[in-house]
Amino acid sequence: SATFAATGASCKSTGSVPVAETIKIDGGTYDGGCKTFNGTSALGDGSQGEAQKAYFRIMNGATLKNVIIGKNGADGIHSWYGGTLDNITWTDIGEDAFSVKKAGNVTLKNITGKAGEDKFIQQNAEGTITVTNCILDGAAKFYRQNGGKTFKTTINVSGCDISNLKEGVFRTDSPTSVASLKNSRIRNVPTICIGYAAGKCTSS
Ligand code: ADA
Ligand code: CA
Ligand code: CA
Ligand code: CA
Repeated sequence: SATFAATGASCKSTGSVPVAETIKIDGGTYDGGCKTFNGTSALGDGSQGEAQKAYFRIMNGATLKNVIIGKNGADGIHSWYGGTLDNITWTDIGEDAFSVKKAGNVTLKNITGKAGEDKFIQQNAEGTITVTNCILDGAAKFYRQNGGKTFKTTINVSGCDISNLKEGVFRTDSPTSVASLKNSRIRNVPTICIGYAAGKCTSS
């Protein structure tokens, strides 16, 4: 337990926007204005099927802020070559919520995710993920490095409130990957670190 109280994302919905194809943000900032983005069936059905599309793709250091992802989270939000998410809510996480698809560092701040089946954050390429002020309620894992991959990943999480996970917070198959959890509140979570080498995954 910690003294920090995570508040997560803070948008109250200002309206609804349909999303029929991935919105690509190549650099700069996209402000969603706290609208609720609702994926059509063209993105996917929010199941565990792997062929679904993302709502947004942030590219080359772009920032995406003030967005609510509506029911049917499809494949969430993707990062290509780094970027930032700020004030994002996943009301009903789909296949997963956020994925690093191409190498780069990402910052995730002021985020809230609910009702996931498997992963919240999926990392499929190199980089450091920094997460601050987050709430996750319901998933199997907070974070997963892509299964069977052995490149080094880094994830640092602080100021989060993580509850109701079926497996654990961090999972990797890489002997070089590292993870840290600080100043966070964890409830109904079986374990913190899965698959990490000795000393590579810490919780304080
Ligand atoms: C699973 C799947 C990968 C990839 C990943 C993802 O781990 O085995 O191939 O699709 O999910 O990015 O969602
Ligand atoms: Ca997946
Ligand atoms: Ca869900
Ligand atoms: Ca996925």
